[in-house]
Amino acid sequence: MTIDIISAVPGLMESPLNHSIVQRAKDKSLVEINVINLRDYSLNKYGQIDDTPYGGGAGMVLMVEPLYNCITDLQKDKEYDQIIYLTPDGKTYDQSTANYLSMQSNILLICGHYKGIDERIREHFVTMELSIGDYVLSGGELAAAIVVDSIVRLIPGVLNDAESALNDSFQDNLLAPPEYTRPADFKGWKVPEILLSGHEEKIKEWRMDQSLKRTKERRPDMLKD
Ligand code: 6GU
Repeated sequence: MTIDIISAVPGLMESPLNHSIVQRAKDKSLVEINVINLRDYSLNKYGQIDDTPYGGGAGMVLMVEPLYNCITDLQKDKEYDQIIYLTPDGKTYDQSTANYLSMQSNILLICGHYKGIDERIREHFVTMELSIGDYVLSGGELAAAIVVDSIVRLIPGVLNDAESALNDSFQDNLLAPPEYTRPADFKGWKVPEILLSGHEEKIKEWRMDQSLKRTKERRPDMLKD
């Protein structure tokens, strides 16, 4: 899978994509991630990529031409299954969208910054618009890092058996159960007896009960459908 990301502030995304599971997936060539600096497509020697909005108002808008040149340049090499714009007015991102995106071959993420991007790019290129929640970020970069992390961990071969995504919260529409590790007794704070019993079936049942209980208490909305 290839994930290309267009950004005006690429440095904002570097660290999360260069560690841990995402880094390992890149090392194993299970994913290729390219961050493209929109400034490489600026219109003049001043590196201009944004301008004030027509009609007035505060903030800057990423201009249509640098984005057009950048996207069409990338499209010379590959066809994208989805061109995704990260924006607070997009559809709220969730695990089922992550599952769907992890099955694509080539995706392009566009990060807005400041007030966003010229609407004509959304009309003519963007096929999906995603938000990561009802709050405002300074730009799409942190949201892109979150989307990429959640997709990459689902690509077959990225996680080993021990890390399997099947037990993650949301993967079966339930929150994950509590987890414990050694020691079994820390200052009198004890690990539930059942987890030390070695009784696989009973442990599975306990975990399912805990998942259900947690979901009922914390996220009853998830049990509605
Ligand atoms: Cl995707 N972008 C921005 N700028 N703010 C957000 C967001 C995205 N999702 C939630 N807030």
